[in-house]
Amino acid sequence: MSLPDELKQECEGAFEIFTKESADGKLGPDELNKVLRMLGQTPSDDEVAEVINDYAEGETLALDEFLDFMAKQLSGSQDKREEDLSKEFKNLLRETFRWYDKDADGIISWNELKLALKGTGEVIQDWEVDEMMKDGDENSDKVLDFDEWINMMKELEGHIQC
Ligand SMILES: [Ca+2]
Ligand SMILES: [Ca+2]
Repeated sequence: MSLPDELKQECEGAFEIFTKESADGKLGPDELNKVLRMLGQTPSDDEVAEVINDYAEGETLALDEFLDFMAKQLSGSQDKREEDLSKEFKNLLRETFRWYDKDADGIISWNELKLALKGTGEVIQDWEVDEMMKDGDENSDKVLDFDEWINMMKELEGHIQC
């Protein structure tokens, strides 16, 4: 089973965020633990080690290994309903939102947006942050709340069922 495109992009984004946060730039047990918790699981160290063991060639997960693992995680059994998938996807978005929202006040400010975009390693100009902010900010209060942010992600990544 492979991931739908939009889900794949989101997983790649999550991978980038978590590897950026890690000291060595790789997805090791600590980061994997966070990913699993984000998906609502409470894995033991042994379980985390088992996943690394099963999916990683070395001690850390490479992007394609991570995607492979996420595909299995999100699909569960073959007949798992699509609703569950979008629920988990929404959780993923929610968690990404938390990464953007550095001061955890429930909104993404211009500075937080810029910081997060810079965190992806891309060179971001102020006007690009302006544009994104303007596109996403539906009620023109100069910040992005969670709904606005979800809508923005939907538009960025095409049609997503949430
Ligand atoms: Ca904030
Ligand atoms: Ca707003």
